[in-house]
Amino acid sequence: MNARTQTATAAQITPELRRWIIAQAEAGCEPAAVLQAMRAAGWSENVTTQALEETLAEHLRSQGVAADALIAQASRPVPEPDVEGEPVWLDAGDRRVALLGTVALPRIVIFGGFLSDEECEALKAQAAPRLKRSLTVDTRTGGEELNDDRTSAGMFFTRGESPLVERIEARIARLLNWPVERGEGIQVLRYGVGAEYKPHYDYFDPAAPGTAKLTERGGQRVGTLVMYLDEPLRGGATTFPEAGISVAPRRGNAVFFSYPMPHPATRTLHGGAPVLEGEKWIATKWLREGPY
Ligand code: PD2
Ligand code: ZN
Repeated sequence: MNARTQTATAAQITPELRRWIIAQAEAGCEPAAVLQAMRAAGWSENVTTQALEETLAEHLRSQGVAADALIAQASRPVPEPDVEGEPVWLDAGDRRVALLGTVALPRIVIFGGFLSDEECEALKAQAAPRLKRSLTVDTRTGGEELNDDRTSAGMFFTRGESPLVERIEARIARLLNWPVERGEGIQVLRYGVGAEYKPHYDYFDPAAPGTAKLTERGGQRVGTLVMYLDEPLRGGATTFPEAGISVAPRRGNAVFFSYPMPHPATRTLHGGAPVLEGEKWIATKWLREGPY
């Protein structure tokens, strides 16, 4: 699991640092600016996040401000579809996509008909010859490793690799209001019976030694779009176990979630439940905070 394996020690978050953070807040400094100032002063992302969370959240809470509001303020911009006015259909440029559901925290948006059946089949056909047993990112080293938590086969397209990939990427960019350049290449995964992806976070653990390397290009991941290319007969839902949410892997549909901080407070722990019957295929697009 990609939960934080290390936490900032009490010694790093000194009383002096706490007093400074509170003084900034009392001087009317926005949490995002405090965060930026701490990062500029050389504090690690891990210490910054934790110090802000503990100190400022406690301070603001004592003044009746919700911690969630703090997290929202102290966070990065994220991709987000324009769902204002509760439209049933969204304009994704070359296609209209159904807005099937939204959740506030974790931020989740479920789309219907994001891909046509023909697009699903064509993407599977392009990916199939290149599928290999999936690896997961090893945040200790910044490399990749075989992992029992992820028993699927996968491959990556490069961005814009084929006209089909390019069209889908343009659709994602338009729907989520996030530039194509801030996206990784699409990954395709095939899960057979029994295959699953155990619950994890998609952002890189700020406390892990390999994260600096993984975020050198593009910065942190801030959002994920899982597109279902083929549906199993049973099982294979995308689950958010802490939130008690389960999204059915219906072909052509997609689930989007975002995480403005690389932190469990985003409640974005999620997994791919075991496939019980049939085969599940997905395409995942991870979105970065900067150009990738
Ligand atoms: O297959 C899924 O539903 C799933 C679950 C969790 C995919 C991912 N994570 C992912 O691609 O990150
Ligand atoms: Zn994931």
